[in-house]
Amino acid sequence: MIRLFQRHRIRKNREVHGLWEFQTINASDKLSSKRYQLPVPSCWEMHPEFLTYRGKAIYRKYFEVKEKTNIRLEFKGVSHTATVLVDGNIVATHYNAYTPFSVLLPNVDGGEHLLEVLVDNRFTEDSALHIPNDYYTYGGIIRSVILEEIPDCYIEKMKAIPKKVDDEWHLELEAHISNLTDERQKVRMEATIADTRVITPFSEVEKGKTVMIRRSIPIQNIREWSSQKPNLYELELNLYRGEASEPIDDQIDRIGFRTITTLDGHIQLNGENIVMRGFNRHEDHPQVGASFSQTLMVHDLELMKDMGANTVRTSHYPNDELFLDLCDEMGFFVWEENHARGLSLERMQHPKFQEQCLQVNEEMVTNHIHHPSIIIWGILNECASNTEEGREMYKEQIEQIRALDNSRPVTFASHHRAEELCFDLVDICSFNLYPKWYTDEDPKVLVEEAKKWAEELGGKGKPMIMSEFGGDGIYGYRSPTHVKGTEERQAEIIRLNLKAYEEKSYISGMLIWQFADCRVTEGLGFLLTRAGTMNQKGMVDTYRRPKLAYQTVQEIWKKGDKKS
Ligand code: ADA
Repeated sequence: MIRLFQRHRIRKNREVHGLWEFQTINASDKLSSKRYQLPVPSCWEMHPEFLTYRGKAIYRKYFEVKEKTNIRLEFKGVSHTATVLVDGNIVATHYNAYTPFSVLLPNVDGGEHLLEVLVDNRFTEDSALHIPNDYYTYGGIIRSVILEEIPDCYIEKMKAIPKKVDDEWHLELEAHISNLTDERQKVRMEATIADTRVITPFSEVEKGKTVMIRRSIPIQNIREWSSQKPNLYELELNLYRGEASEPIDDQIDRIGFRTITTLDGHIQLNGENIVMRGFNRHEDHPQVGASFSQTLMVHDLELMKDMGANTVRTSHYPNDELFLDLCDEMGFFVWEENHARGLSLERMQHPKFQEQCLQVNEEMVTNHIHHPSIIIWGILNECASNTEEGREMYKEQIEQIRALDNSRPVTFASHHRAEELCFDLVDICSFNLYPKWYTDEDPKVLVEEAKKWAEELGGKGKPMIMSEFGGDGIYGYRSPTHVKGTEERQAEIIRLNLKAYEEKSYISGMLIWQFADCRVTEGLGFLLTRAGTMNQKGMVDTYRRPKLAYQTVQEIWKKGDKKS
């Protein structure tokens, strides 16, 4: 399953799932002689022979088209570098596991064609963001692959931003129409949403060019999207050529009408202050790696709800669109963030760092802009925002995101305390602090200090989120000593932190590190020698079995002690 709704009724499209042929490639670029069958989407680590394989591999699948046509291939996520070949010719390359990319192949002959994807998950010099880290970079085609047949005139992309003007909802619609024919074409669009249907006047598209059509559509009687009532509307865009009465192409997406603002130190949804309570979550599970099924995604969200949460932070990378669809429907708030965890200034000065971040940001925002559940864009978790050089990169990325979408607040999670230099650049000040785990500080005292840092360092009047706190608890390790690593100690740490933050009216969010234990890269150094190569700060273990802290969270968030 790719999405929770049909993306097209007119454009022909299909999943290229099922078993693909798979062969590894060794260091001297030799194909191994053995061929396997691996499912797509999936992570190759789920195959008994590739449990810890880090390297290169090739996936192969034949596809057929009836007659000459234009083909669009879309990859929702290949981990982490992909080279796509059709009939032996390279047609696309892409870096980063967690954002989608596509390629358009005009005039593909009818018949059978070979699709090959060369996948590389090594930590090479070319990779600034995928590095050995406190999570695992899996290998393979980890998200869906889609094949579409595209008409000669087609909708290349659309953007639809709901705006409330004087209590009236409008949809600011922007559609890009491309013309692959040898002649100028006359086109018009039909947009349908709720009870509203709009047909645009004719536009002309030169041969080989793209035209942008813009419309502000007033829409009556809207039921707004909220956490309690996550109302969604299908926006259907049809493309007509000339005077024809039948559309030739379409795109469908879902829209939630809601406003998200920051004012007087709080975050508002539809004008009402909200408090975000929830978890940091890695896309990670021992039986599927990073390649989740719908059932497993829903299970995670249900467990979060069961603990009384309303928020999930996609630490530390953009998530699968299916997961975001589920959050839209289930009324979760999402902090979606770009891909970067704990990169020092030296790492940020990697020649490809900024370019690779800007690409992720672009792909994240443009592809996920319609999800009402996403109420915050986040960037660069715990990177060098305490340095002048780092600040320049934060600034450029924040400006880029705002230029792509100015309808959501932007933040980043900082661990620099009084050394922070970038709070003035963002809308929300977010802190990763681990009182009672990495330090012995009292969370009640520390949160007050954090408030002062925010105020003194450019964040005066801005909302504040405790974006990470917690401690390890090894599933099943219980001991009357309550030493670090026991479930008891973890539950105590969570209780002390939550209680401290629930007491403070200025806290707009508290996000526990983390929802579930996750696999980390094996290596040297503090993070990479974690016992069992796992970060065990989850409220549930990797198999989603609840630890003691699960009940603690439930008691506070579900049964009472929280602020309103
Ligand atoms: C950091 C980081 C997380 C995780 C956590 C921990 O703050 O953002 O990814 O590594 O610490 O468990 O130490």
